[in-house]
Amino acid sequence: MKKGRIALLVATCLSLALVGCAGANAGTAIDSSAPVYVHMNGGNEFLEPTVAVAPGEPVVFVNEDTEPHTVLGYHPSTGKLNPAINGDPAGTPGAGHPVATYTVKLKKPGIYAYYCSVHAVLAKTYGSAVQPAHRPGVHGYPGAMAGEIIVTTDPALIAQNPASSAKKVLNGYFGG
Ligand SMILES: [Cu+2]
Repeated sequence: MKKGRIALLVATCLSLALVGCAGANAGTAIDSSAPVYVHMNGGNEFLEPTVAVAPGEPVVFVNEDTEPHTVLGYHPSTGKLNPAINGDPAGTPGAGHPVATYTVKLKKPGIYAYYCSVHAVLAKTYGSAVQPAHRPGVHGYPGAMAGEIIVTTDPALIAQNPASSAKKVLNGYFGG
């Protein structure tokens, strides 16, 4: 094969690869400006406990409970708090009052665990590791009030978000 034909063949393959690449990305672009919502109500749980976002995409915690909650980051392997997540959205007296929120934007990809220190505890498991557990005496749902934020550039993970995270739910709803 002559040099010119080889060059043409390489150029054709390259352009096909580029088209293929653009085609694969079409429709899977991440909108990192639209927030993902995590709701709290009187059941003392985060209603969307696992969400995935793009780096810097806002996660908005919406407290629709009459009581306050906290949103505290922690490291599961050590139990130490992670100051990157540190919110305490106040409770709301009832309908007609503004609903308190806490917004966090995490820039580095990773898995970020958090819990509510009012309604959950970090129970020691093995060595220095901890897992969130239901705080004894707390009413509401039986699980520990805790969750994770996955910060990722993988659109497949973000596509697994619960449907309710796309917008505010339970608008105007208070109590358990
Ligand atoms: Cu709580």
